[in-house]
Amino acid sequence: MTKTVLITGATSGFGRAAARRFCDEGWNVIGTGRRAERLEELKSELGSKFHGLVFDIADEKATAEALNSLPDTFRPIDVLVNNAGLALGTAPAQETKLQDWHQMIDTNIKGLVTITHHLLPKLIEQKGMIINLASIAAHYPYPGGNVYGGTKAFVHQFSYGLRSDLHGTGVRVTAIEPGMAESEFTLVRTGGSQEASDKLYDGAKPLTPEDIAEQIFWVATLPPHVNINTLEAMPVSQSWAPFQVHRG
Ligand code: NDP
Ligand code: 8X3
Repeated sequence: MTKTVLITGATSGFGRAAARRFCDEGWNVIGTGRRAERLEELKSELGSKFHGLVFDIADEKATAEALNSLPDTFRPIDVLVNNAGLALGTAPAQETKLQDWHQMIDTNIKGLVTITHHLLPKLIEQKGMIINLASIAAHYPYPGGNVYGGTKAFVHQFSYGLRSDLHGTGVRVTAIEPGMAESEFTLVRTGGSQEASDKLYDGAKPLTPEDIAEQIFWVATLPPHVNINTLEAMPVSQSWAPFQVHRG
């Protein structure tokens, strides 16, 4: 029986690479995002195994309408990959825009829990799986990480809470927690600065979207008695630095 995965944020980065990976392996893939033209491109590339759903994940009504519009061939869903998300800004908390904070919370937290809540009954029927994209930012604070790190800490802890509640249902839950990976992430974070994005990744050999897609696919295809709780990976070039100390 062909399995179906729904990947939020499939118009770019990890989500797009994962959509390609699952389709290549014969899965049915539902890919979501706000940019319709990107989903149309993926549809042309991947063919009938791919179904695009255009909606803003922060919009509860649009999310429900999109899911209700799914054709029968893309139901039921076996795996939900909660990948859509963003960081906005790198400024210290006291210099940020409140609107940016709200958008990160609405997307990374409210959007993620809304689609999860909507799909949970069916995922339980399927003994399915939820794979959430958290981040190293969930655990290791850095200057300018403020609300972004907070949203990813939520995603980490929500994943663990889901595991507890879903105990005995057979539904598996994993938080994937990457470090620095090159995608459109920094372009979005900096309001479109290609220069800032290139500078961040220059010479660092960051993780690639394909690296993360491989992790997602691996987690999704493990035997049904295995649950990876957290999968944290960084590029070799990235590690920790000492605490900062202010003297004065
Ligand atoms: P990209 O910016 O390349 O992709 C983000 C995806 O999220 C896009 O497909 C975008 O689609 C979608 N998205 C954002 N906002 C919304 C929205 N309101 N409604 C629907 N879709 C939305 O970033 P990455 O691939 O790097 O990031 C994917 C996930 O991984 C994110 O949750 C990110 O926080 C996390 N992550 C990223 C890391 C990195 O270093 N890159 C490291 C650790 C975690 P569209 O714009 O078309 O709506
Ligand atoms: C993205 C990784 O370190 O830029 O979640 O926050 S980081």
